Amino acid sequence: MPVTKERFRQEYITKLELMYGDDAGHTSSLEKYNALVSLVRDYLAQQWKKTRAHYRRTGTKQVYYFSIEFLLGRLLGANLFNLGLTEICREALAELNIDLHELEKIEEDPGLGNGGLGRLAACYLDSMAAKNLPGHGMGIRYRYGLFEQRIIDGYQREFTDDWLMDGFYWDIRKPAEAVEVRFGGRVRIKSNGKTQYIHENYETVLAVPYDVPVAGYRNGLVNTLRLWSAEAKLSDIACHSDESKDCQKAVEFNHAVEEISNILYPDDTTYEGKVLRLKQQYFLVSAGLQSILRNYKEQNGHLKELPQKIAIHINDTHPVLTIPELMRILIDEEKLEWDEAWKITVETISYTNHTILPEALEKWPVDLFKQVLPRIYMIVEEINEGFCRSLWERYPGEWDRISAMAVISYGQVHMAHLAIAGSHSVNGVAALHTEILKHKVMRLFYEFSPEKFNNKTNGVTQRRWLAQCNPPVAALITDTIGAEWIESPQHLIKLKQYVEDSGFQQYLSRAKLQNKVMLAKYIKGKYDISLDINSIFDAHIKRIHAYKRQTLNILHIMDLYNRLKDNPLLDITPRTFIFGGKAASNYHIAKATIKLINSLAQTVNNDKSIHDKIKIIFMENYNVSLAELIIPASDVSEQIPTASYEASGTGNMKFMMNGAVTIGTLDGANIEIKNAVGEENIIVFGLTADEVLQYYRYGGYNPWDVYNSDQRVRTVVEQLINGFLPAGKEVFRDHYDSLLHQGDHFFVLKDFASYVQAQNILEERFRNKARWLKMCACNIAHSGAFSSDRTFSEYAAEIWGVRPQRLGNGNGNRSTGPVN
Ligand code: 26Q
Repeated sequence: MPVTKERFRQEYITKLELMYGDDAGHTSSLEKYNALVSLVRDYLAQQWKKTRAHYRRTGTKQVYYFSIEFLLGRLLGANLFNLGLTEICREALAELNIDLHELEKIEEDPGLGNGGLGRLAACYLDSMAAKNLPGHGMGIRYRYGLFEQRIIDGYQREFTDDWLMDGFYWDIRKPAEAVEVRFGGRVRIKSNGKTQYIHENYETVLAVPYDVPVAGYRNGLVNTLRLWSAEAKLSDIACHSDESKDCQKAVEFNHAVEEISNILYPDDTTYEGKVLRLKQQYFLVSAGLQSILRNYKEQNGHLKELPQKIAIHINDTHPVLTIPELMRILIDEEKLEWDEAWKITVETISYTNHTILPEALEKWPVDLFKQVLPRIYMIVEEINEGFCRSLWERYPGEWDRISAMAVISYGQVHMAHLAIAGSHSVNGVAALHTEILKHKVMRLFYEFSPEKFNNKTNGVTQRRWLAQCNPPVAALITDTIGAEWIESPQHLIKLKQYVEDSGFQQYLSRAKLQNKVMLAKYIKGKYDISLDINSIFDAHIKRIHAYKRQTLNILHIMDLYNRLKDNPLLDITPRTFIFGGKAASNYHIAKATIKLINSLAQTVNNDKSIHDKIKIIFMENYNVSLAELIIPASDVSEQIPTASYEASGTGNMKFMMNGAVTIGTLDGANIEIKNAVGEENIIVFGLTADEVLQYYRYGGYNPWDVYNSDQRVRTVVEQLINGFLPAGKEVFRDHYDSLLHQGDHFFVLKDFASYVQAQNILEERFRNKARWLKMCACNIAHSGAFSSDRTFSEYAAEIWGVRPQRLGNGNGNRSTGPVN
């Protein structure tokens, strides 16, 4: 029986009353929200069951995406949407005088990620399910998220992100499927014929899985995101006597164990912090692999066939211990020989690199590693020996090369080297990034095994990032070209024929304006700042990092402000500059950048003499939900990293599919966006990656030359420290020094003139309404290439060998109706 509005309403009331033992009229908003989640979960459960049965029956190959982050965003709207129930639910609730949108806002963003890599993992889950691919996520159920950012006196302050406080109704605890993960202790080697490794005196942590359903878009398929939580084993924490001392110890032990899944990216500046991070990584990997293999063994034959049935993908190096852990299980528990185990492992595992920042390439001190994971360390040593041996055979006598490639060298374990040695595929996330990996960062590895390297340009799901977050534009698209684009984004190209159509342009302009009104309302409500909705909404939202160059944006705004002050009659189109992003809590200059943005905002927003021509807003606690509000309302997308640093970027894709025009450097996926939309529909500026890399190699850039030759640069740089900003003279000294005295590592001053010129061109384009709207429309029309549906089909076909499924239950295969 299909879910109709009547049925939905009935089932919802029943659910609400049964859950809370009161009549619906006397329940709170939170209770109403919880009941709705529970009902939606029931609908998902039916399809989940069928999907699992299908996977069991067919024994089809499955892929597991291991990631330390999953930045899911709110799930209620997404699940209703994927079930095809949004309208039915909205109307049914409206009859009960409940506003669906208000309930949606109650949901906390699950704090399970921090940035691009985590959001990518979430987009991929959506696409795998939508494209009928048997693919699942494996992650950690952090008790607390990264941190909640509050801005106090212009500064970032970090508060505990207690996202689970009101409960999380989407996941299902599966205590019966818990596994044990072992840390510390020692390894005894027993040799009677066959060598045996006996791990003793270890500490056991119980890994308890929580399963989150991941629904495909109206196709009856529900995959699983399995999140692991660390708990103490009951038998280990029982008080041994009546003495309270023992109980106290037991409680402390319990806390120590639970710490493993307490928080994402614990501070690793201390030894204890490092230990905790390594424990987290192994915890995820060991628990995940044990559960996969347990399931595999129940259904399949020999482990030799593992690569035919299972693909394991590691999202950056954080889960790279899958390699030695799989070896451990195959050798110590399943009694396979090393060579056979190694072949299985390499064929099963594939790896994506997401960054070339040297500080993000993970390394662990050998001593620490050995102490926390003694058996795993032995296996890594043996992997290293085997790998170095094969290098030696190929490059006899080339010690320097071999030590540069070794998995263990100079007292450290190099996780990226382990990932390349132990997997069959290594990919970058945009064409340029992959080239940089092949020819610079991982050149020696590419020379040794070129066949492993490939590119998979990132993508994002147009279902969340257009269809759900931008209803006015989504409706316009559907009215213009039909609804197929929601399933198959390549259909968006059909908009091409309307980009100059004045009727279409008018609707597009109106739809964008509606979004701008919504954002302006939010900002008025939260910050009491009034925005001009006809101003250019210019957004720079992402993690705060020197390479992402929020500072360049700020210096341009300072220059624009100076020009306005010099000439109050200057005819500029009003601009609203929107910033958002968190700075790592120990990253001082990034935190000072937040203060810089807020200080300039204070000066500019309160200066009556510029007649509201510039407004600057820093949006506190940037997260997925805020992105969903800001992106649809933006006219301009700031993507201005120092070329070569941004592996891909995914915000750039979200903005373009919402009809914003990119101002950007030729870096990461910006280059591919430019190729897709054409030069006339994007504004590029600045040094190219080649130029940047040449300067690093051969020198030749001196920021003082720019300072001395460009009056505008001189003025804005001096304004950082001359009391122009209300924060005082010394607060931005580090910025000043890094720009002038430390060589301007990120080429901010070098790119300044070119950026200002690009901003001027942008403004000129905006003044020509028809031309601008054509640019917006072209960006939407060409955004199909940046859908994660496309990316994932490539991963599935070229790396994992998994195939789209047809659910043989009469319910699925692209049924267009709502859930049955
Ligand atoms: C490593 C070592 C020690 C401590 C932390 C880390 C660490 C933590 C997080 C290293 C990297 C990350 C996250 C990286 C990330 O989000 N990279 C982004 O990935 C996106 C998806 O591929 C790209 O679009 C972005 O360009 C890239 O910056």
